[in-house]
Amino acid sequence: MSNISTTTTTTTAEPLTTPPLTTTSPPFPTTPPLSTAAATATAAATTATAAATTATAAAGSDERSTDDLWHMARAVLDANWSRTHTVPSRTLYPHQWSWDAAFISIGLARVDPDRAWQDLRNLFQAQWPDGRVPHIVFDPDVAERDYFPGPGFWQVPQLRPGHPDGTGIVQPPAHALAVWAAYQRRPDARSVDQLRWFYPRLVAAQDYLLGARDVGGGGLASIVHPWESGLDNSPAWDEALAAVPVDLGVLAGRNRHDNRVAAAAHRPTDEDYARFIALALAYRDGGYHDDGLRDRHAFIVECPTFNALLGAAEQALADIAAVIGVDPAPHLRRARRITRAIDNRLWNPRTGLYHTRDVRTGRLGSARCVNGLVPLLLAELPAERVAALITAAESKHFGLSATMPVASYDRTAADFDPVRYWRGPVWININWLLWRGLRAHGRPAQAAELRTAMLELVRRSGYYEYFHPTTGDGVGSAAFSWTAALVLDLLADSSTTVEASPLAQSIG
Ligand code: 2M8
Repeated sequence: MSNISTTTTTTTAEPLTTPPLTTTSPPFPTTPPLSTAAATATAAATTATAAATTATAAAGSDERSTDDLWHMARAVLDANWSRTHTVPSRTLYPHQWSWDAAFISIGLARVDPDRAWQDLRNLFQAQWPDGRVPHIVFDPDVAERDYFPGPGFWQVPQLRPGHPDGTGIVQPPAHALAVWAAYQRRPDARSVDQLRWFYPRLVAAQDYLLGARDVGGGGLASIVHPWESGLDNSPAWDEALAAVPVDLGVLAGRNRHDNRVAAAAHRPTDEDYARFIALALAYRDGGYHDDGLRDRHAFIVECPTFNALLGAAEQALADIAAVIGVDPAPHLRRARRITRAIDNRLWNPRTGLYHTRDVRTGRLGSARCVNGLVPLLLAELPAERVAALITAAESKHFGLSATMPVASYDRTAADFDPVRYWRGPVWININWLLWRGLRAHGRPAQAAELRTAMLELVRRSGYYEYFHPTTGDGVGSAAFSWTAALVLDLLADSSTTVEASPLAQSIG
């Protein structure tokens, strides 16, 4: 494995000159002793429940003011703060998650920029020498029984002294967007120091994904587990997952923590969970190596959302590079190449939507899933694709309207499920990405409508993990961090255009 500061280049990833790692930004408060930390966590869990109760009390209230929404969102984030990072949910997800940290810091930057930086830095302290950023960073004060699969399952080797424990898989690379957003909120000298700290690390993360993870060889990153997509239980994975034999035996002696704190009808079936565990074990037992994956791993898929974020990250890295005096042009070229690769490899003209590609079979998945809309984020997406994606979002399949954001799966599909996670419900993070895409492509009316629909949903139901796509009722965790954080961002920004980038989007 290469060291971050000496990042290797690959055939697909263009070489970039990265400045050396720096430690010039201010140190963060030290971790309190264990006993204090445990007590703080317990108190915070109580506060989170109270915040959730307050949020739930808002359900159905037309009187709920914007000020109330703002304060309730802050309360959720405060209650979910765990000394060095924010947990997605005190009950269901008691550690730090990778793409959650990106969304959370975008909201935190609206109210407490220092905490936004700290949250993101906590995640990147766990980055591997090969550049991968773990999908979970484990809190050593949380017991193994309080989340499955925890550190005892992943058995990640100690990569350097003091390296925080995490998983060996990744999540969508939303962090460059977050770093750039945090800088924009407070563009002072301290934030420039933060950009200097993050830039080489973000580049290393991109290099890993565009290098070792370009299993298909077409310039896109593959995921090796549905958990890497963030849309874990989406029907987008069903066809590829069918190649993974179901062995319920892998669940024996392993307690599904999720089903203890959430309704089983909202969570993956045992059959799917057995496949998830089998895939994670296979990747773990292969030493978390990526060489030869195509011949030995049962799940290798290119996801449109994962790769759209990979491309958008290059756009954000170009902005970051320009501020810290690094040439932004290679990042813009990479963004363009990723955009083209998504279009060449994942476009389905029959549905007018991007689909997942199973790298092992070369086939596009048939399901219409919301991950196929997210390439709308990309600045250089061709105009006809932008138009087609918006048509798809507003169609009966996804149901975008003045009162309802986009559902996570085709509403007309026989297996559409309004409460099972990622198989139908509405998620705020995905809709927030679509809102950015609409603004970037000059669709002010639709962007404003989507923003209103998202705000109305939380005004009625509270800061839930996700929402029933017909009734708007909250489902899943009641005090969910990225919902609260992204609502702060929406409340603070009613503009219908994106903030001007210091760079022209096109490099000609
Ligand atoms: C969900 O995923 C975790 C596994 O990573 C789980 O179900 O236990 C997903 O919604 C994922 O996108 C999210 O990052 C995570 C924490 O909010 O929860």
